[in-house]
Amino acid sequence: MGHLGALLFLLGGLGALADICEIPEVDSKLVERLGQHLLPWMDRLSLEYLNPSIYVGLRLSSLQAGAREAFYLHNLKLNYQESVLGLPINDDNRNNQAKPSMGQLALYLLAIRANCEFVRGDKGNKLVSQLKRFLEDEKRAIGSNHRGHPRTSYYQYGLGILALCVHQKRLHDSVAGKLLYAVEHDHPPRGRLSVDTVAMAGLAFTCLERSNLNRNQGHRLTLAIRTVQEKILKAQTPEGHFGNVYSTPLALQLLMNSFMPEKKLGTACLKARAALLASMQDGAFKNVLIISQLLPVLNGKSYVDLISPDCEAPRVLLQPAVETPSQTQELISVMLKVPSVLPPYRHAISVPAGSSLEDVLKKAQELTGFTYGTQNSLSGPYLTSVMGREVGERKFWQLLQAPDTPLLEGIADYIPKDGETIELRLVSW
Ligand code: B12
Repeated sequence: MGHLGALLFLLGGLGALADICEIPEVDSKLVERLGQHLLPWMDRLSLEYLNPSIYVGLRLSSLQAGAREAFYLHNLKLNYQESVLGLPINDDNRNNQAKPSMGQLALYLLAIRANCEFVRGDKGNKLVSQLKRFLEDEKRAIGSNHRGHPRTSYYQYGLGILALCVHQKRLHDSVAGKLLYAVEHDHPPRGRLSVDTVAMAGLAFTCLERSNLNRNQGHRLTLAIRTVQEKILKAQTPEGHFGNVYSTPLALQLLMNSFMPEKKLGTACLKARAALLASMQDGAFKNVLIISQLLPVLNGKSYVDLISPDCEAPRVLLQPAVETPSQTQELISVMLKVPSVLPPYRHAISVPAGSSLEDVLKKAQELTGFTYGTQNSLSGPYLTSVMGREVGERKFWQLLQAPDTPLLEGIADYIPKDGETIELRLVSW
């Protein structure tokens, strides 16, 4: 906030009206209820389920999970070090799971910083080198003419730069340059950058600008941050979300670090806060990854605060929620269709009301000839194959409410209504 304050003072002195994005406090009971969703996930300690984003979100929030929190970090360290550096923990725990991706390694480094530690020592240096190598490989994949695309995504590319930045690790200008170019031109070869992606890029740029790590690019960074702010503000929906309800947390993390010389930022943020509040009250936030991106916002924090985190700030101890299982025996019918396979699949599936789309898929697999496969991710189970068709490179199984509305949630979180038709469609991204 120091730089921001100085800048505002300067603008005030020049007679300009600067505008900032503030999120007034939200009812602490609502915030606690969100935090409680994280607790059961903190007891899942295998690499498949460990989620550094949960730890980061909690440390930047107004909540804490007591001893669970330290134990979680301990397990993150053991598992990430083992899987990235190939250090065996012990023979029982040896697993042959895939190594963490660039983005997962970046989130792990953010988690370390959220505990006010810097990566150090031999192991720390190796992790940093690994992340730098990932970024260099991605830079090559994008290519000198910017015609290619990262093997992961620009979102993970941004996360990687941000993680190195909060650890004060310098990156070659050309690495940041690729992300700058993508934001400046908004045209990776296919499709435009999503609000989540530009927000993540903006957080990385803000960190680089504040840390003064890429001095030669200072002016370009400032302009790109401005472009990101404008893009996000333009994406505000009539209800107030930036992009959609689930991109609003990251968008706000970025805007909260912004100032603008005109009076529109503050109003837009207040509108977004009202929209978020309504969505929280409707129970829209179930996914732990999204909750971990939202909690910092509700505490006035963002990932950029990991440059110098405050590990002494008082936080309220979370108590586990008391579960009240719903008793409904009512059955609903959901039409499941997959037109892109031969022969096309189409069946009405009967499930108890309140079932998730994943429950529908399971029932369809049990009772009809439907088959599917998933891969676990930090956002939950990701649908990777349907009726034997695996996703190829840069393709994904899109979830839609027929005829053409993409779902805003994954198979584990989306709760279909009676009579609804769900389509699974293999598309390019
Ligand atoms: C990039 C991205 C995609 C890419 C992923 C491909 C790739 N190689 O990167 C594509 C375009 C394919 C995609 C697809 C979908 N996405 Co998406 N995606 C993202 C984004 C921008 C970044 C994810 C990431 O890299 N995270 C960092 C890495 C380190 O974490 P990770 O867990 O290892 O990453 C993997 C998973 O995130 C997975 N993934 C991507 N999206 C989704 C969505 C769900 C629900 C699940 C379970 C997994 C998943 O792909 C990543 C790469 O392997 C996030 C934004 C955000 N705020 O998180 C949205 C986001 C996670 N996606 C979202 C959604 C809704 C979807 C879809 C369900 C859309 C649809 N209607 O079909 C589909 C998934 C369908 C399925 N098959 O299960 C929402 C989830 C909201 C929520 N309530 O949880 C987000 C938050 C975007 C948004 N604001 O709406 N996505």
